[in-house]
Amino acid sequence: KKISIIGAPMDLGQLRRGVDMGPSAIRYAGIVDRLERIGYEVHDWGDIQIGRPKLVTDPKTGLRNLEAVVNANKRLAEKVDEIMENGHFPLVLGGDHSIAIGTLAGVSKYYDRLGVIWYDAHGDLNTVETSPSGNIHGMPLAASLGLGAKELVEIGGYSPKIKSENIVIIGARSLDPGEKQLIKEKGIKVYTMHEIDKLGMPRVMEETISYLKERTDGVHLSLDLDALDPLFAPGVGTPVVGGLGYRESNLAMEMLAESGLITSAEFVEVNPILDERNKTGILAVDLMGSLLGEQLL
Ligand code: DIR
Ligand code: MN
Ligand code: MN
Ligand code: MN
Repeated sequence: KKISIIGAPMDLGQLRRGVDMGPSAIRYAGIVDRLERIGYEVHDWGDIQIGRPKLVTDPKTGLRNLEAVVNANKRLAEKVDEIMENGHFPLVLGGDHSIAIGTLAGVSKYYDRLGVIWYDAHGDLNTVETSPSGNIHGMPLAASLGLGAKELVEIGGYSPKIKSENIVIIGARSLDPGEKQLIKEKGIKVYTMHEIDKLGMPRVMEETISYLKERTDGVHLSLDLDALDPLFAPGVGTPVVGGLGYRESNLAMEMLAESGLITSAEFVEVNPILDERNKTGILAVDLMGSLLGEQLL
């Protein structure tokens, strides 16, 4: 079993500087050793180049740093494609969540019906029309559905990367009006914090796993650390109170490991500048260990 790690030190999809150091923080927290101890052969491909352009906001669309985000995502898509080509499991380290566009562009062409678990406080379903911020990290799930700025949608040279019925969002508690409308319009399956509180994480994951198992031929996990409560993940750019717990999230990862469902993953939005002694980086590595089969006994 082989895992290839690729870092995407992207901080241009939002306004808080420092999330470009996320991949380093996750490496310092010991991701390679951790996965090797489970028994994997681990290849660290290093980081893709992001560039340090002058920060810009397009006066017409309000989109921030579009060109640089597009170029970096194209590079990421090529690298992830190469990892897939080699038959390795791609593990992408962010960087802000805008990099999911590139990851999915690299992964999705290897499947007919790729599923996605979007583990996040947010929906990331904004388009140019609905975005309250112009920040591209709030748009990657929409872009992967083929919605939004054409430069984002067309990354990788094909669209859409995923279908709305193959998505499950888990942990949502901060959805913008346009995102709520899109979720209803497309019938996207969402477990908000309300449903998770009511059903409990075991039931949520059982339902998610059986839902995706019967309709997809591969499942990508896109995990935004802000899905967890800021108590556990203080090092994120857009924390939202009332989030998922430490064990609750590790249990979710362990259940995914047992299911054998996940075929690629990314962990995003770790911002060491905002963190407390790399707590969020260490949390990310704990979750990756659980996802990839680490046993408690
Ligand atoms: C908000 C925040 N929905 C936006 N999104 C975040 O700017 O589109 N996504 N923080 O992770
Ligand atoms: Mn290829
Ligand atoms: Mn988020
Ligand atoms: Mn996100």
